[in-house]
Amino acid sequence: MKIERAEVIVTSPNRNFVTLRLQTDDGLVGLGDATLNGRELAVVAYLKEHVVPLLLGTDASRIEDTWQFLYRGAYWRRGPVTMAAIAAVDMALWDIKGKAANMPVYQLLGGASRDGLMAYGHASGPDLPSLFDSIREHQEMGYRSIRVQTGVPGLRAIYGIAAQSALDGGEERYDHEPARRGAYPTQEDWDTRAYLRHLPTVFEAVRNEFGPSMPLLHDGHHRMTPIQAAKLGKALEPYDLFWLEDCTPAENQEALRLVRQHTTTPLAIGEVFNTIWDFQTLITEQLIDYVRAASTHFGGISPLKKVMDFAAQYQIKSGCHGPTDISPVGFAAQLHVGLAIHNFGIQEYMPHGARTNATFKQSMTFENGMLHPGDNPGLGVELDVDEAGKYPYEQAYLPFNRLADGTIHDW
Ligand code: GCO
Ligand code: MG
Repeated sequence: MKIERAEVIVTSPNRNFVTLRLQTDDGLVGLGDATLNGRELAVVAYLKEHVVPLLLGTDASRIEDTWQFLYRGAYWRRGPVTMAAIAAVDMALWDIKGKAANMPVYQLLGGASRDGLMAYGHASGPDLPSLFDSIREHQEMGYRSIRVQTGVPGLRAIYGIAAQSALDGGEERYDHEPARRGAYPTQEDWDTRAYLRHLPTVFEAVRNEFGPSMPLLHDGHHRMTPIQAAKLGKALEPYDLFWLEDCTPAENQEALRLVRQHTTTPLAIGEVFNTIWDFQTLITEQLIDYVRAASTHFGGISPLKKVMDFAAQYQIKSGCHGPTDISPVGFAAQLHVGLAIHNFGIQEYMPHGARTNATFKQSMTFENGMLHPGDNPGLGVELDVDEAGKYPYEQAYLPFNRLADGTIHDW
């Protein structure tokens, strides 16, 4: 079972995706996601120039060995470009192994530990009435757990709020497909003190309207200092959040000690992390409750499974990153891990657009708020190469933000 062909396919059906397609000499095809939102072509070059030539002729059954060769052999370890490239190879090899065994990947990871994966969706609105509408729409779609993002009085446009992005000439669904395409990122506003004053009032209103039981989540997008995050976590305690996400820029893992000492609001971190080392202090000191790593940016299925097994010893659960910039291939990869591990927590799920779903045919299902990867052999995703060819790459960037005095703030 040797790798005979390796192609890097870039397509932009509703937004940009980078997919590695491996084919073996016995005709099996494996897919891997290498999409790095806003920096896609750097990973394309890494794969095409430096990885594909090393793969041709090698044994497709040696997943772990290939991973170690690409990680250790490069000398330069870690980083989002490197780890997205390695992730694509790892996923494609698991896809091939599943097809060779005629089993879905979750069976190879130990089999199902549950019937399905609880998903959370993104509700947002600039004010309470539109936020409530958005929550109801998500409930109608089947979601039982909901992330709540809201406008802040005095701020014109902030990330994560659908209608505010539309004001800025963006699409109505801010993080949904299609992405905001263009040659320069959109500028948004930020004021942490205004946000800290406003957010607890929003959660109070949401609990009053929707009752105590619905799991509610919130994403802080790394914008607070440790003491600000501690203050917010404490202020949100009466509203019983499922989690507060990315409260600080957590490359400083020790900062979470301070946050943790002050609040019992559960914490989730890690969507921008690349390796298990980024979680070392967070896990061993039990400074977080949920690991947010995405298979695509974390080196693939193999390291995602390892970090979750490590986290399990500390009663820490999964909450994998699942926005639309994770392709259907990367999304399927983490569904297989989530179904197999014991310490699954929740899965973020933002549905892809119609053109993306026509380009990537998926066995995955979403019913009554629960996801399942399906039982097709491998990952359960087929790429329609002709369809992909219709949508060439288009430059697109994430927005960025500045404070009122013009200072660039944390993402
Ligand atoms: C999330 C994320 C996304 C990211 C985006 C970056 O929690 O879903 O924070 O909104 O910002 O995926 O590419
Ligand atoms: Mg996030």
